[in-house]
Amino acid sequence: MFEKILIANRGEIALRVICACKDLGIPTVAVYSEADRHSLHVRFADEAICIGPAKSSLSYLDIPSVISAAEISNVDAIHPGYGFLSENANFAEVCETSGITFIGPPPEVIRLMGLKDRARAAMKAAGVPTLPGSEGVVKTPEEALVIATQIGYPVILKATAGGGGRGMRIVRTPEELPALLVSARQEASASFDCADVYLEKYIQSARHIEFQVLADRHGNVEVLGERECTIQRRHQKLIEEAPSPCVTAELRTRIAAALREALRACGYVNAGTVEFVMDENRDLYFIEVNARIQVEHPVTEFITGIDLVKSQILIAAGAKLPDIVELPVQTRGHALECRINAEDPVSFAPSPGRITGFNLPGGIGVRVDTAAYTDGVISPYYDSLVAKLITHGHDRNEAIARMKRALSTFVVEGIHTSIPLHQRILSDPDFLRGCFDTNFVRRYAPPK
Ligand code: MV4
Repeated sequence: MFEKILIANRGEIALRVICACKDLGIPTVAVYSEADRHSLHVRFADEAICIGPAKSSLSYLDIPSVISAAEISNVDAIHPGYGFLSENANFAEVCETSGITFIGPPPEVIRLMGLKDRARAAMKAAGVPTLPGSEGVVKTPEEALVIATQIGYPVILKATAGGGGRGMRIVRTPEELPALLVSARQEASASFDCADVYLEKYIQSARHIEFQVLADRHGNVEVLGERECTIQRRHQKLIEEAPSPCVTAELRTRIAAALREALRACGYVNAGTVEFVMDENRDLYFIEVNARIQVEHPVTEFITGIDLVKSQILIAAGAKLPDIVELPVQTRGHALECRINAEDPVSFAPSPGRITGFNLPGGIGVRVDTAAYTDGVISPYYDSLVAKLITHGHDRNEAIARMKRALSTFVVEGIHTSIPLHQRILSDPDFLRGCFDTNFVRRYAPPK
């Protein structure tokens, strides 16, 4: 087992990893920027090292600074959390060449999953359902028009190196395709330093459903069910739940079987998430693989009883899945997560600032993952997540009732938050019926 772990992250996920390390009896090293001197991850880690100024590119994203901190503190492993360096294959490689275990997939697997057209081809070859689309990258409008005619409009252009919706363009007619191809390539180039895009059939009224996997270094892969992540706004998820209200046991079993084979074939190791879109026929189609722990992992932890972060650490240390999780994986009840963001209730713009009053909810079936505290500051330099409020119940209705109860006793003063928005969504008849698509949140906030 590791003797000391460095956490290359901040905020609630850095605390989450520290908690897993404490449960395993492993000492921790926090790294922090000058803006995070008073953050809880600094306080609760065994050691802490300042790695640079507030700007992420000069601290949390700066590979030499993070590796230096790891060498100075003599750690044998690094947990990257989510975001920042978590899906940076070069960073994973530098860790390994420095003799430090990267708690994540092997560099070549991160690289494969980061190239969305290649990941798509690999999944398709292994029998995972994918949407009709281009085989690899499309370069010219002529080429794109031929493929789009074959698969039928609407189609979607996606950046090969993409993520978070950047470099994506929905194309509804052949006339608008050439210009949208140019602008998708420009945005992809500016955002990811790679102009490559590929083409897929576009699902208009989609649900966003993702499967949680765990894979060890010995070829064992387990699928821990799915999460419903359809309630989102501008590619920022607001509410996630597990299981999805519209995935049947038969569909879940079928997708899980395909994923086990596909991820084994790819040499996948560690926790991972496989994203799908669901169409009106309730069929699922592969979209992409996220080769990291995700923000919404606690809903899966609630229904499976499995500590995903602890599992990541044990897997990185060489453990075999059957020795760390009880098989077959079983789920119990229903879990919901509301992301509480610091944001303006009208414009939804980030609302950073000092928290002057704070009360955390609790009670049966409630979990809060947060690094916020009274007098703490939500910095404009980083994402605006204040807390994740997660509830569990015997069924969806009980999880919702507990979420409403928890929201009603969650007090955050001094900044605006998305708590009122969550309260409105949790009383929406369509939400309560489990009836929504990715356009759902628009009714609460007509974008611009
Ligand atoms: C799609 C899709 C429909 N059809 N691909 C968005 C982010 C990235 N991870 C994948 N995404 C999507 N890909 C096809 N072929 C729908 C989404 C999507 C979405 C699209 C527009 C606005 C909001 C969305 C929310 C979730 C998923």
